[in-house]
Amino acid sequence: MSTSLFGDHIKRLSASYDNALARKQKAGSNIDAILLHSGTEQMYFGDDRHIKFQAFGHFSHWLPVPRPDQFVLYRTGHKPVYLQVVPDDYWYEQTVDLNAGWVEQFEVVRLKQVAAVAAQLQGLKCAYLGENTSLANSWGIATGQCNPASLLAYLDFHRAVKSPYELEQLRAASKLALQGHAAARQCFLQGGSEYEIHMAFLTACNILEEESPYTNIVALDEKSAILHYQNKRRGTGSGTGSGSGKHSQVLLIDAGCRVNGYCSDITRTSVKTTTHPVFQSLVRGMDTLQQSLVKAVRPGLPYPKLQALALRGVVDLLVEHGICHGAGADLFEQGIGQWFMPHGVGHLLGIQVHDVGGHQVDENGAKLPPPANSPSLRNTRIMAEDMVFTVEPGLYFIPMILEAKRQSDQAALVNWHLVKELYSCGGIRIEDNVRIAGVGAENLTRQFEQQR
Ligand SMILES: [Mn+2]
Repeated sequence: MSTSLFGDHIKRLSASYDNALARKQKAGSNIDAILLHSGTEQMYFGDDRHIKFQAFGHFSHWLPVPRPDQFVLYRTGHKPVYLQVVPDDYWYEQTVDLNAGWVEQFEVVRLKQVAAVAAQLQGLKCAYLGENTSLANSWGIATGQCNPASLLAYLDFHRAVKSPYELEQLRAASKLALQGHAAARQCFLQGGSEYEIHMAFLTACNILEEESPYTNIVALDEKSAILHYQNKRRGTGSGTGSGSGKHSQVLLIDAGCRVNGYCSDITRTSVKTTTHPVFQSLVRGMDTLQQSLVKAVRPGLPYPKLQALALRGVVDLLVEHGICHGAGADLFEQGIGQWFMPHGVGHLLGIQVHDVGGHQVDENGAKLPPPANSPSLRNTRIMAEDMVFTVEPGLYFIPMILEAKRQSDQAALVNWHLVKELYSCGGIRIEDNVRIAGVGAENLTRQFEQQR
């Protein structure tokens, strides 16, 4: 972590919180402080084991300490205070590294228990941001001051644009994940199972599965048409269909890493020389399409335009490969692209893999829903400098969707014989992480990738 970049990040964040507080006061609120809570550890129902903890995004925006019951107290004109709860506990490691790069940006107050936070709030009129509103209530913070919608809307909206420090973390998260992707591809080419490919990714990144920002999607062959396929077949069976890998023709792996809380979200699709030639050509075509989409991004472009460009590119590839009949423009108008790409072309990325504020039009919380023909699109923002999002067009042969169209009026547009052949190949998704630069895009991912 570059301490000077982090210092600048905290300055920017403080200015943003100053604005947020000033807006609240202008609207008649008497709030003079904001208390951010990382969260409270939860148990599984009927069990005495903890659910894997994830810190609240707005807390992590200040401090990369992914532990329960940590607090940041912010007041205009004061150094932010880190209320660090470190209980006496011989069951778990509780030490927090005070030599970390962030430490000098905070006044650190060490407390032995959560209840001791209350005394730190004396005389303040706090808003509370976090999940445990009953805890906040017990400290005298009224429910109306817990997660005020106007405050969250402001903070969510501005999370989309990253500071140089955040960009550094996002680049590092991409770079790290690419080591895993290279190892995963090698494992696939050598006949690895889904499980083995998954483990190859984790090992190459030197991470535990629980440190991943989301569940790795590691899909061989027809399973790559399941958008969020979650299993990891061990390949104990023989032949295709077992996920054994030996005879597998297609790997789709969607996997990322976290660096100081910031995520990468990267998808690659690999094939073998023995894979159906039409599918091999489609993978190359999708790679070209994906890179042309990255080239199209620029400040001022509404993100839904990128969705339309992706769908248009997909139908052109379908025509070019003889999978659909007709003119690309006509197929696009008829919504045939969505039969093969039933998801959005990307989403905001940052502390959360699907970062907040994707449908927000302004800092007051007004929203622009996704277009009716692409209801899964998670991003409708206007692109602005230093905004970070994914660009991830896909093309899949999903029997559940396509078979339902066989009897439709548009069925003659599809070469069903070829579609049936390609079902066993599953699908394609290619995903990079992209930052809007001054005039175009910075591909946060490919700049670190060896020639594939
Ligand atoms: Mn994604």
